[in-house]
Formats: sequence, structure tokens, C-alpha cells
Amino acid sequence: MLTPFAYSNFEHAYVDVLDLLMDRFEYQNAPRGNAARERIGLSFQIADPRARLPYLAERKVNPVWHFAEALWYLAGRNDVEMLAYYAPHVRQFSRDGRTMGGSAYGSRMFNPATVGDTSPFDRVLELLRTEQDSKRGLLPIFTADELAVVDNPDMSCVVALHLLVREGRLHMVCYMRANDCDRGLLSDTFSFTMIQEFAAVQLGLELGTYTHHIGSAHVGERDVPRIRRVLAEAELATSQRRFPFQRMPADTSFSTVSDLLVHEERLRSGRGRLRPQEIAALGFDPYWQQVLLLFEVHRQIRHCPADPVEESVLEALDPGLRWLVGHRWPTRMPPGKEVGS
Ligand code: 5HM
Repeated sequence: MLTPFAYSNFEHAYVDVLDLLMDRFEYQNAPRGNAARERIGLSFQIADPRARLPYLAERKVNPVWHFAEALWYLAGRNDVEMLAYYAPHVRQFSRDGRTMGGSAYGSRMFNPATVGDTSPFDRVLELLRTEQDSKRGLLPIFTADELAVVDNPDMSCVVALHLLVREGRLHMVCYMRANDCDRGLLSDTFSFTMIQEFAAVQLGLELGTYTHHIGSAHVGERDVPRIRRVLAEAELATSQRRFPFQRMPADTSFSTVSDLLVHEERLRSGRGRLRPQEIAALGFDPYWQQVLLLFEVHRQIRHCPADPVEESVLEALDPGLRWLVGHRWPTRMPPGKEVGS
């Protein structure tokens, strides 16, 4: 195979990668105590990077986490606080309890680099505006200094993201040193294709393909039972449900990201709530209103543990997101509104 295998959407790639690692792995090892099945060198390409979420009931994808992480990257943040609210386990990867290290990819791409006051991302966009067929649109993430940190709990798994404009479309290539293909791969593909689409919007280009290259592709032994269930579901083709994936609005900018995160912070801290009609009146495009609805769902789940999620909020969600929320938090659905698989 000289070129990566091409898939129409992420779900198909994800299922194939898991299938490969289940029984056709090359190594069984336990680096830093994490027992895993591994292959060296794995690549795939997705034709439609907007189709970035798998609809697999057994996998119980958390769409709130995925949007939160993508916005955290786009905002160039490195704080533990926001991420850990959506995924408490990330705290263990912080050395000082306040900031993330190597996995704060956004802080390396969207904040000014050491030379001048322009971010690597803005420099790449500048380059692609002037020299369309360039091969130099690289956003490096991994730094050699990370290896010098003793017992580094958070070393970048991403080596670089690479943006290429070809025939009016913006392609992205992601280079990973390592990827947990059950867990990290889901989050990484979601967030990096969001960054790709954000970049395409800034450049006024159509979205191209997304290509993912992994050095160490592995799955944890602890996840094998769930992966088998996911594969059995995919085999039965129950995941033939197809929900349309919306386009990121053409006016999305860095201020959209910071405006959204003002509301996110109010909801996260419990200082406010947002009813669907309030979200609709805030002036965001319906695409981003959906993300605020997800943050409100999460507020109710975290701050009102005794109550089901309010029907009005669930009803305002796009059917695909409602499906994911219903499968992720089945016990928090209003009576009679439980989601069948
Ligand atoms: O020992 P090592 O630093 O490689 O462990 C990190 C683990 O998190 C690996 O399983 C890696 O593949 C996974 N990971 C991932 O898949 C971690 C990050 C965070 O940098 C990521 N994707 N984005």
C-alpha cells in the first residue's frame, strides 16, 4: 500500500482501524505500564472531514467533550480547569495541576511564536494566501524539549499538522508519533478536522481531505471488551444511521470562539443557565447555537444531578447530536424520551 486507505467518513476508518488492531496487531507491550496491542505505521484518509463523529451506540461518544476540546484548542488555551470539567481524568496529565503540557496543542499553534508576534497558524494562513501550492504550511507541535522533562506525564502525541491548498480546497495531514486508536484517535480527528475547517473558513476555501498518519497505533487491553462490542455493532450494520454534518459558518472567526467561551464559562461555573430561546437570541449562527445547547445539556448533567435533562433543550438539538447525547447519558433522559439504539 503506497497511499493511505481512503474512507468517506471517520466512522468507517475508525471501525477498520479498531478491527485491524484487535486481531492483526504486531506487538503486545506495556510502555509506562499501559498494556496495549500495537502496529507500527498506520494511515488513513477521510474524504469528508465534516463527518467526524461515529454514530455507534456501544461507543457512547461524548459530543460535548469533543466541541469543548476543539474550542479549547482554537482559543490557544492550556488551562486544566476547562478541560477537566468535561473530562476529569485529564488532571492526571498536568504537572502543576493548573496547566496542560504537551497536549495543549492550541497554545502552540494559535499563540504568538518565539519570533515576532504572529502565531504559527496565522503565519501558515499568510503563506497559503500568497503561495497556494506551497508545501510549507506546517504547524509543528512536538518539541525536543519535551523529552528532557523527567517523568513527563504529558508529551505531545501530535508531531505536526500540515495544511495544503490544492485546486481551491484545503487539505490537512496530521502526523502523530502515537495514537490510542480507541480513545485519542476519536478526539484528535474531531478537533483537528475542526481546526482544518476553521482554517478553510478563514481562507475562504472549500474543505479538502483529512489524512492521518500514526507511528505507534495501539489500543489499550482494558478497552478490548468495549472495542469488540463496537465491532459487533458495526458488523450488524446497525450504525447505518446517517445524520447530516453541518458546515461551519463562513463568518466564524477567533472572536466567535472567544464569544462562545464566555457563555461556556458561565455555564461551567454554574453562574448561569441558557434556555433554548435565550441561546437563539444571542446572535450566534444556528451551527454554534447547537454547541451552546450541548454546553447547557452538560450544565444540567453536572449541576442538577437529580433531574433529567430538560425536554426543551433536547428538542432544540439537531437529531444527530440528540442521538449521541441520548446514548451517552441514557439515565438522564426525560421519562418516555429514552433513545432506542
Ligand atoms: O507514553 P505516551 O506518552 O506515549 O502515552 C500517551 C498515550 O495517550 C498514548 O496511548 C497516546 O497514543 C495517547 N494519546 C493520544 O492518542 C495522547 C494524546 C495527548 O497528547 C493524544 N492522543 N492527543
